[in-house]
Amino acid sequence: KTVSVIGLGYIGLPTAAVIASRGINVIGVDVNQHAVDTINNGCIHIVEPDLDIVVRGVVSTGNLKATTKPEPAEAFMVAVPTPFKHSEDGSHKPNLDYIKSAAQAIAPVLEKGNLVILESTSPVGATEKLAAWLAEARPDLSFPQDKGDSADIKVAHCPERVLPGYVLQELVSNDRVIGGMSKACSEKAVELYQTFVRGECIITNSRTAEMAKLTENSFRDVNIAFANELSVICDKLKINVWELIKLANRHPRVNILNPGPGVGGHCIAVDPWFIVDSCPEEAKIIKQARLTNDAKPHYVVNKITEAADQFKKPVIACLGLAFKADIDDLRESPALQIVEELAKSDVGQIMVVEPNINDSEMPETLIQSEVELVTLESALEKANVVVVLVDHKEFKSADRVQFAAKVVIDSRGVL
Ligand code: SAJ
Repeated sequence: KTVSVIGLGYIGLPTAAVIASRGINVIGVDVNQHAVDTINNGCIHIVEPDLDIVVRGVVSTGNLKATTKPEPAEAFMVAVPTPFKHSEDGSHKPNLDYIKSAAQAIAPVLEKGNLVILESTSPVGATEKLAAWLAEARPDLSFPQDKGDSADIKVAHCPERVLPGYVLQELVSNDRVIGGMSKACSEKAVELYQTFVRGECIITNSRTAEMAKLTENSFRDVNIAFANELSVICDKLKINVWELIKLANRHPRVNILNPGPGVGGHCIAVDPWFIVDSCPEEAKIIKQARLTNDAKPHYVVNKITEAADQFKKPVIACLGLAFKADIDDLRESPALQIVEELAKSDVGQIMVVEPNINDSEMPETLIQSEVELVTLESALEKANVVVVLVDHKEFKSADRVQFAAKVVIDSRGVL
């Protein structure tokens, strides 16, 4: 049995490694030659706890092999990015180009009896599009949109739902929603997932599976927006929002999430737009949550500017660049957005502390505006304004005395 994983990023690589660790042969495919070479050397090009150990193991046993060109396999799991395109009119259109390229890349090697799974978070209808692209490229094979259960190729959507930082545990322990384009598609997909998932595999259709994933992340986005709105209200009313939330959460049916500098990452800040794009008239709360969360970084920038204006020579230490605690991922990070906005505004000297990256990983935009990457000690020694942007463990455990003489803006409630 051979499984092919298309896209060896934050989801594809751990999935490939976990399946390979079950003794199954896995061919990982990625367009990025550097990623392919790194993996074949038994190393990883992303940060995820313990992933390096698993990858080293399965590469050395020969169970995982990476390549840039798809090869025949029994099952193909597509885990490529699904970003959106910003438009001038404020709309956000999903970009399915990577799914289309993946379909075109695997189509030539498809064989009768194969299973194709879309794992990427996708707008409703994307799995049907994937199947249509495959059918277009392979008129000699039959697909479920035409032949249902008796189709040569089975197609299903099984959205990934793992939390960065806990990917290896959650890949195995989370329940999986399996949305086949026919009953036979779902059943074949369940068989594959049962080789490595300990959670339950629950069958539905592909459109419901797509919507389920979008719903989960929109639920979280709406709830974070509620917390962020509260933080701005409390600021105005001179109430400590952290104390307030702790008190309200004592109620048995209240569970408010944490306010922060905004919502980042490649999931929660993206997926709700897929629902808004499908139903712009109906998705009112979902859209407002996105706008509320997207406005938060700018609010924090204004707070920092106000604080800096108290000093003749403001030196601002920004603690954290990643999109959330204890990871190196800067994608769609509100912390990075805030530092970039500050750097552009000439508000003072800016330094950042990000324990999860090194100098070579510093974003180009920050290097150009002469923002320095420094240690926490050095930042706290030199700065008069300290801004907590990410709740990294290094900041949580920092000696409070070091902050005593500073103006502190704590967007995460760490201190
Ligand atoms: N955040 C807050 N306050 C909170 C919780 C989070 O401001 O109370 C911020 C974080 O700092 C971060 C952003 O929200 O900037 C998103 O972080 P997250 O930890 O909520 O989620 P992600 O993006 O790392 O992963 C989510 C997860 N989805 C849900 O929890 C519903 C994960 O299970 C999904 O698999 C993942 O999206 C994905 O790939 O879609």
